[in-house]
Parts: sequence; structure tokens; C-alpha cells
Amino acid sequence: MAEAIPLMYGAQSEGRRDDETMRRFRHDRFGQFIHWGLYSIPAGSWNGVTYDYAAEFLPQSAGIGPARWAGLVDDFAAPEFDPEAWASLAADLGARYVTVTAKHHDGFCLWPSSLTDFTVAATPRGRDVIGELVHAYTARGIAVHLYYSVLDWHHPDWRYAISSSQDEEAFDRYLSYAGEQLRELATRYPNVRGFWFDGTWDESVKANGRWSWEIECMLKRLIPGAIVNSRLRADEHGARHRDSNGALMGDYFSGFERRLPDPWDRTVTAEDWEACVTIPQNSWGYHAGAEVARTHKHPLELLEQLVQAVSLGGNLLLNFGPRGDGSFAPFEKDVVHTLGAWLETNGACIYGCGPADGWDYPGWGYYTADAETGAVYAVVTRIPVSGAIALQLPERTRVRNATAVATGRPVPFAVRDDRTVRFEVDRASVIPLAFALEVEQRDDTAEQPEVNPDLAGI
Ligand code: EAT
Repeated sequence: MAEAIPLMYGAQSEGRRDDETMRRFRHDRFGQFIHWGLYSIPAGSWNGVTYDYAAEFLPQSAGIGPARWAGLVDDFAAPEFDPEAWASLAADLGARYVTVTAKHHDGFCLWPSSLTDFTVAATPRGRDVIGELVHAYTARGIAVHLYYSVLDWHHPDWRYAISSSQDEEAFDRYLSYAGEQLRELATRYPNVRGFWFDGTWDESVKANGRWSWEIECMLKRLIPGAIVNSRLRADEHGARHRDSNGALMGDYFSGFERRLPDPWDRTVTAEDWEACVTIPQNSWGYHAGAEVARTHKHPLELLEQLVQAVSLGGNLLLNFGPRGDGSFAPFEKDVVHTLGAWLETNGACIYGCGPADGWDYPGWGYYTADAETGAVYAVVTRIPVSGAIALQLPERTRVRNATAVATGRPVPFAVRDDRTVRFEVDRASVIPLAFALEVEQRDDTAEQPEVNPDLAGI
């Protein structure tokens, strides 16, 4: 093995965190992402032209300068904004935590920051949106994480790269500004559970690994147990997410954006991770355009992504983009109802669950397992036309009993051979079917089946 490189600003701890806050985050498995800001008002269109790209990127797509963009503060009245209604929507969805954009790339702050005028305080809405949301979610037992973009299109001292001493001075001022804003957030909202950093990929930020290290320290000093995503971090050599020795920085890997690891990729189970996904193909802020609406995923596709994430030991952060007026669009309410109803009866195979050791990816769906109870769950998301599914058991394992998670009723299965049991599933079902398997170890030494190298990934 290669010698470890001595690092001052690499990973702050070794291996997984195992304190109460982190265990809770891992147990939660399902979070709601909220992107809400000035971009929610034009919702992808400007001067009668619709840009079929991410709504939060409209300033770039439509070439709108920061001063004109800032004019939107006058339109941020949000008459429908109701923090309690947002919190009850998150609860109905079955989300156990919510990550809210405190400041996105456009630099607009949803809390009344004392460090800039470009905040909700300057809008007709006036009140502290972040404060109201933290209060409402927390009251419902939903943990809050705050999203903070380091990239800032509004602040005059932001730089993409440092090519002169003036740039360096400006960017140092910018990093102090961002640091003071983060201190302000952690001080104003001490009961948030974590911070979700974004906009950290530019050369200027990568050249300031020490700053990211200090921010992680400061947040954890102000809020003991605070959870920070890996995207905040760079080391002194500019390595991101993982330091120059390959150790994860921050508390969980947050590099899966609009994508999930492959369902058979067990390597990802070595770390805690969270994937964030959108309902449209590519918009985080609310986009009102018809072409973007055509790309919306079906609620069942999103449900499958949740099951896939849990089967690989990860969390899913599913994004919602409330409209500029503070209301949620009907397609998002559909997602809430479908996922919420399924989780209400099938949540046992999601919350507190992770990968099922030894149970290989079966193609028709996913296996999850509850390490505490020992239960293994088979979740069928692609019901075969035949209605027959085969479960390939790990070595020396026997299925004692199988029940439908939603009803608790026993489900018959046929033992085919040493390593295979077969289920008949309801072909008419449109929702994923979850089965709880009670398994036990066999101590007999059955003959090993022949290994097909194509299946074993050799
Ligand atoms: O706007 C998105 C959203 O907040 C997501 C979690 N990250 C932001 C983002 N910024 C990008 C810049 C370039 C390419 C992809 C990006 N995604």
C-alpha cells in the first residue's frame, strides 16, 4: 500500500460516524429537498421566452445581469406561503428530514442576513422564511438541513478562479462573507441538523481547502453533531469529496446528483451517502414550461429510486420546487400522495433499512434489510409478465416465512432448490410489492453451485 500523504485539511475523522445524530440521519433514509427563491417567480421564462433548462439557471440562460435579477425582490410576496402547510406536506410525503435552500447560486438569502441587503427582508414578504420553516418542520419532528451555495452570482467579490493579487484579496473577502453567513445561520437556527453545501467546484474554492476545513469545524462547534455533506470539502491539494488519501471528507458522500449508483454496485455501501434527484429531467427550481413538464418522472419511478438508494445503503433527497407564490404544483402533490401512501404501509422496508448482505441484485427489484430485526425485504418494482420471481438466496440461508409488508399476511413460496425460492406475485399490481422474509442460517454444508463468471462479475 502507498504511504499516506500527510494532510492538514483532509478528512476530520476516520470511517463512519456512529453518534446518535448520524444514526438518525442514516435511519431516516428519505428527505425532501426544497428549492425556493427568486427563480421560482419567472419559473423558466423571461420576456415571453421559455428556456427549457433548469429554472434556477435562468439568469445564465437568458443573460440576465445581477442588478436586473435583483429586481425580482419586489415580486417576492408569496401570498400562499404557509410554513405549517409545507411541513404537513413533508410529513404526508413520508420525508423524515428536509433540506431547504437558504442561499442558491443567485446569492438571494431566504433569511434576513445582516451581511447583505439581498434577502427576504427586502421583499414584500419581509418575514424570515428560513426561521418560519425551521420552526414548522421541527414542530412536526422533521429534521432540517440548510442548503448553502458557495458559488454566488451576486456578490462582487466572488471569483471563479484567482489570477491576480486583486482576485485573491476579493475572494478572501468573499470567503469571510460566506463564513460569517454560515456562522449567522448556525447561531440563528441552532436546532438545524445539518448543512448541505453546493457550488464548490470552481478553481477558486478548490484552492481554499483550509477554508472548507475551518467551516466544518466551526459548524460542528456551534451545533454539536451537525451533519455536513462531502461537497463542502476540499483538502490542501484541491481534492474534493475525498481527500488525497481517499478518505471521505464531511459526514456522507453527496456526489450523486440526478443519478444513482448502479443497483449492483456494492462498493458504495462502504460509506454513508445521499443522492439528490429531481422530478423534471433537469430543473430544481419550479419550471412552468410545457416541455419541461413532459419530462416529469412518474411517482412510481421516484419510488423505485428511493428503494434503489436504500438497497445500496444510501439516502434519497427528492426535490420539490414550490411556485413563486408559495404553493406546490399539482404534479408535486401527486408525488406526495403516491409515495406517502406507499410508505405509510410499506415503510418498514425503507426506514432504518440498508443493503441486504449476500443478496445479489435480482433484476426485478431490490433487496433491503433491517439490521436491527434481521428482516430481509424483497421489493418487486418490475413485476414480470409471468408473475413468477425467483429469489436467489445467499449461501446457507433458508427462508422460514414470508409476509406481505403492506398487509402482514403470509405469502406462499416454493422452495426450488438449495439456493432458490419462488414467489408468484400479483401481476395486476401497479405499485411495488414488498415482502418481508424471515431468514435463518443453515449449518449444513451444501455443495457449492457452479459459478457463472458473467453473473459473479469476474
Ligand atoms: O441548481 C442545482 C441544484 O441546486 C443542485 C443540487 N446543484 C445545482 C447545480 N449547479 C450546477 C452547476 C453546473 C452543473 C450542474 C449544477 N447543479
